[in-house]
Amino acid sequence: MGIVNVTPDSFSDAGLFLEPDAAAEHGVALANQGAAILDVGGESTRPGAAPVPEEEELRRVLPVVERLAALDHVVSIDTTKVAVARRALDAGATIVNDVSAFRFEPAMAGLVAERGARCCVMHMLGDPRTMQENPRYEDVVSEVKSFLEERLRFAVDEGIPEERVWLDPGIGFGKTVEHNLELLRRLDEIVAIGRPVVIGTSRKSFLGKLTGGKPESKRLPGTIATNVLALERGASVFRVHDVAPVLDALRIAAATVTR
Ligand code: HH2
Repeated sequence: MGIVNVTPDSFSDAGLFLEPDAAAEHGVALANQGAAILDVGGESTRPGAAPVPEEEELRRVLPVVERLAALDHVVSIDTTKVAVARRALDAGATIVNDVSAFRFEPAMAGLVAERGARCCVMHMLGDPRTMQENPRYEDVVSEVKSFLEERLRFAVDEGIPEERVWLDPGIGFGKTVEHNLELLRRLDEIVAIGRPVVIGTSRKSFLGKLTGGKPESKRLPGTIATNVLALERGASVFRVHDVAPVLDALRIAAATVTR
């Protein structure tokens, strides 16, 4: 899954692809590098990010979704807003990536059900404005697992067939470095829920902290290491900025995994 951020304030690549043409071109480049899915987002979820009004988010993402879908790319829409997801599905997106797991707008689940879309539900502690303020868990893996199981039940109760739901432990969303590492270490416990697991470590700050304070532009080795480990522990979808090098690493890793 290649990341197409149409935002002025993402933690990485902020403002690089604000124009629809530039963003769509970037999406096509990621697809050419081997991305099977292009994840288009118009609202940064980095810690402390300010919410974006609906009209502004629509203005950012719709032309990009339209262009990429018209070129027959598989597009997911990274949003927590039902109105944005609805218009993106109208424009050709087929997956809803909701980092709030339908908590911010529960009607999102009904929309996904009605449209026969696939969805990714992700764990986050609270909301982006406060999630990194001293996050605490008794046992981060079992709490994230229970949350995802509950959200999966909610999705199914709302009419989404279980086969259309992917789960994501939400690396960096209300987690310390140690929480992120523990989730990666014990990812098999999340995989055991029985749905495809999405993993998003790309360029995230814990990789910088673990490598002596490296900036985003220098976090590719950490991104590769964590995605390879996640693959080995059973993850199915890898959300990344740098598709070509991560895909090469995943291909090599996949060739050595015995299942
Ligand atoms: N991470 C980000 C955004 N959306 N979706 C899923 N399913 N999993 C993730 O880990 C995830 C996500 C944050 O990364 P990015 O889009 O690069 O940054 P920003 O939110 O600042 O635009």
